[in-house]
Amino acid sequence: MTSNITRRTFLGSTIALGATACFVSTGASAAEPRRLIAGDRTIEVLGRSARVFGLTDGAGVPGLLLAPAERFSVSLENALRVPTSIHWHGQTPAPELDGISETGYVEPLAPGKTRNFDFAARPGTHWMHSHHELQEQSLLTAPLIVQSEDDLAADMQDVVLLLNDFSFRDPLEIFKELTGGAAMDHGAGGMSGMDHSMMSMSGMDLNDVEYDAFLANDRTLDDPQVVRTERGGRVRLRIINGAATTAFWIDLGAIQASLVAVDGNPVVPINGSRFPLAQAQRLDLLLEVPAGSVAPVLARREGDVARTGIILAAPGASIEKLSSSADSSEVPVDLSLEAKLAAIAPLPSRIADVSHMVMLTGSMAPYTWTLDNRSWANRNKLEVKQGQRVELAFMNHSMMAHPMHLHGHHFQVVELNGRRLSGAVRDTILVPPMATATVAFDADNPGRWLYHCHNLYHMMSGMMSEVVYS
Ligand SMILES: [Cu+2]
Repeated sequence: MTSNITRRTFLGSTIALGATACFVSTGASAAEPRRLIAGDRTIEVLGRSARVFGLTDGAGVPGLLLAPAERFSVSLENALRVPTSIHWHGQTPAPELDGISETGYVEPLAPGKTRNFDFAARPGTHWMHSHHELQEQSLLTAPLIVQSEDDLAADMQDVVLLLNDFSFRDPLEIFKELTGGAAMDHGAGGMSGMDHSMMSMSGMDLNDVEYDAFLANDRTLDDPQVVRTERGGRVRLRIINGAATTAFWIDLGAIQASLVAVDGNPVVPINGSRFPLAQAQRLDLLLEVPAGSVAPVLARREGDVARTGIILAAPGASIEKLSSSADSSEVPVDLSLEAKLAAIAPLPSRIADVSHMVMLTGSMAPYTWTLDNRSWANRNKLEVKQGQRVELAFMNHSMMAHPMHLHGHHFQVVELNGRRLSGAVRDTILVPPMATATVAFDADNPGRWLYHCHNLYHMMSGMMSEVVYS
């Protein structure tokens, strides 16, 4: 990367990544991989300090921002006291860099070890997170933004919003409570961590876990991040749902935004002020903050009053405090937006060579989540051949929504509840209770690839399998 491009990128985008973040430098060349450190850090949540994990560069800034055409050339250092594996969510590297092992994701990196990664980066709003045990719940999650030349030419302020759900408790304790394991240790009180299977009017289950807070760039609305606008208030907002189990509605209040990409892939723009966002999904929104005004970007938890967010504020505008609780409970996320989305660059029209049907199965009590009623150990492997057009039909036979993610590929949404469409290209599709969704992809990345529910505890209880090239 020449210093020219570095400077242009640096000035061309204000990336706001968390409380102390300012800029991510873009000075790495192919010969000199960027440092990325998986380590411990301390954040403050509701006035209490919390030890969490993080993915930072050598200067302590969370996340990665790659310049247009820059390769993903990264040296990952494990500064944790435990092994870890980081998934490059939304990227499509070769399988040895993001693939599968017998226990699930790629072989973990031992504490103190470093591993280099180098592949062509896919542009867009992506993220990276641990795929090892329950580390994602401990905030081993960070933005992975790959800018395009068009992004820079648009001369807008880049703002990144990473959402997380947060508990002061050990994630393993949460998992044991969900699965009943903790009842053995704590007598009769083993269900205390659950929302007692919160049910909506329709009888669907929402929100497995009771959290202490919902974070927007590591902060709550008690002490939110305030981003002062530049460039006439024109903002490209990149929202990443990095929460382990929580789906949100993004609520912009009086501001109208234009949705221009999902999961890093451009879509025919859709205007609105409310957008559903399932676990692992991303939204790119273009909006304008009028001079002198303030635009809260709120993320409201489905089926709950809880909310979090950041504040976009024009220079000089005064900030009013917002409560972490809304007046009313938010509705469940749904497919209302998905049904309207159309990819700017759809897959070439073609009949599928192979179609696989996958049933999403399981229940809250007992807490067992599976694919085709099979756990990881007994998984049905989905076979594909290189060059095939593949369709995966997800049929949800449970009363909970499941955000289904496939590694190594992006797919196009081609069917929702029996209706064919030329929908969005993305990497994670929400399948609501009793709904069906079919996605299509071209088998162009030979290897073994995980596909799984992106509710962390669902995945860890068995809702994961693999696509394998034969
Ligand atoms: Cu699930």
